[in-house]
Amino acid sequence: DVPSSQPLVGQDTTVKVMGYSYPRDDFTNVTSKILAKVGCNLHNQAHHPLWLVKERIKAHFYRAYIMRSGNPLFSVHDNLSPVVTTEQNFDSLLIPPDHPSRKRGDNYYLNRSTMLRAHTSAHQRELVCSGLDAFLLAGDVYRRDEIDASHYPVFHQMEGVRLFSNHELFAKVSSGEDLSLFESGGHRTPQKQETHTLEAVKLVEFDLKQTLDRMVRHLFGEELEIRWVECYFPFTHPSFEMEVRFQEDWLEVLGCGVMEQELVHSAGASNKIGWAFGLGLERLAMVLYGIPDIRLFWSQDDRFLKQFCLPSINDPVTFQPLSKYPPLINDISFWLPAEGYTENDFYDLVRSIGGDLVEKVTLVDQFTHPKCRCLIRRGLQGTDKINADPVVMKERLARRKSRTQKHSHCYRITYRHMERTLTQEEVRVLHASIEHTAEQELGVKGRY
Ligand code: FA5
Ligand code: MG
Repeated sequence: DVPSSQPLVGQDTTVKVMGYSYPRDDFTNVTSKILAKVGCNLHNQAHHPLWLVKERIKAHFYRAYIMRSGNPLFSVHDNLSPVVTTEQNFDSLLIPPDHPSRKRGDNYYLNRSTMLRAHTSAHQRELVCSGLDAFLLAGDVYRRDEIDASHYPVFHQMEGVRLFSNHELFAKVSSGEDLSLFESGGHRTPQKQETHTLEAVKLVEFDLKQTLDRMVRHLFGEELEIRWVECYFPFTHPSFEMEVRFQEDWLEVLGCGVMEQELVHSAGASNKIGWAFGLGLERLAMVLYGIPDIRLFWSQDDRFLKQFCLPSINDPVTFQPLSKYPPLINDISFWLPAEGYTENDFYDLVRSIGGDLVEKVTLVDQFTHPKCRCLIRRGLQGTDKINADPVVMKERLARRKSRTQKHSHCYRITYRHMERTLTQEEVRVLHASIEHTAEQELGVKGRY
């Protein structure tokens, strides 16, 4: 397991988030830079591009899906706290205890049982439990990740869920009253879950894809090219991703599928079948407005924000990219500790110190010390060689190699300010601080 490595808020034994204190333990890995983003709620900031995309999606659902009472079918929730239990983020979604998505290296834990949500799906069960049949849910989500133009440790998702009763699903089908949602003794196939009938699943899948297709056409217009790709989530089956054509390539914008019946059942809606989707608001905004870098969403620069101040949310935005200031590039190399090092520890540390001045960090070289190999060879030429059994020798070599071989990593850090030119001196100070802190907190040894 990785050692706790982050520069944290003082020596406190608790983590404070939005007025609550959570006791630290060996799982705590949230950094103060990340905690500073909690509560920003960019998706609720009027005229912010993420707010604008959220409002346009809301408006579309409010208008396109109306109940007989005249009220909108979908309710919208955008103020749920991002602090959730691991039960909400994983267990409630049938994610098994040993699933790789739970890794400490990929999530921000407040402690063993509490974390910053890694997806808005963390709230699916509680909202279904509360009796809702159709809802949208927008919020900030947190993931430890690499750093580049399309990855940031905080981004925003919108979740959608719709449940159907037997009557609702089959109402439009002729002799629909003879059809059922469920069957017993069925099998799980690539098309459906064991308890669902094929006709129910096909209708739910059609409704899901049609709903999402209409939504993206509402945002982007009819010309947008989209495609469906089959995929896997532990909480839906069958599952799909939607990709849209962007800059001559396919970009994944959402994941979705037919909700696992066990989840629907545990939320107290066992007589219903449903679909769910989760989309990335940044991804949609980047395509919609041609925003080239995900860090821009955090910009306070008026030249950026002003461009989205429109009288109506449906007015077109013609985004003018801000002029780019020159980058400064600096490498850092160090020997890794014998164990307990993960790349995400370093990425987090760089973010903690460099903040948004860091545009990109890439692992450019991995290296194993040649001298260590020589030592091994020399060792084997001595007494070990006499009567050498090749199997024993091989084992001994492997054992010694793992003891003596030193590994090093070289990372390239690209520094760039969005709003002015950085000076060499500024970057030198930052870079030195990253070197120093990495030695202190990650147990690495600089090779400068
Ligand atoms: C999920 O998070 C699932 N919870 C989605 C889901 C919901 C599936 C309901 C089924 C039912 P995924 O990790 O693929 O899946 O993220 C969903 C979307 O969030 C992606 O398609 C993408 O648009 C966006 N996204 C994911 N990672 C990032 C990132 N690092 N930066 C920006 N956007 C991201
Ligand atoms: Mg995905």
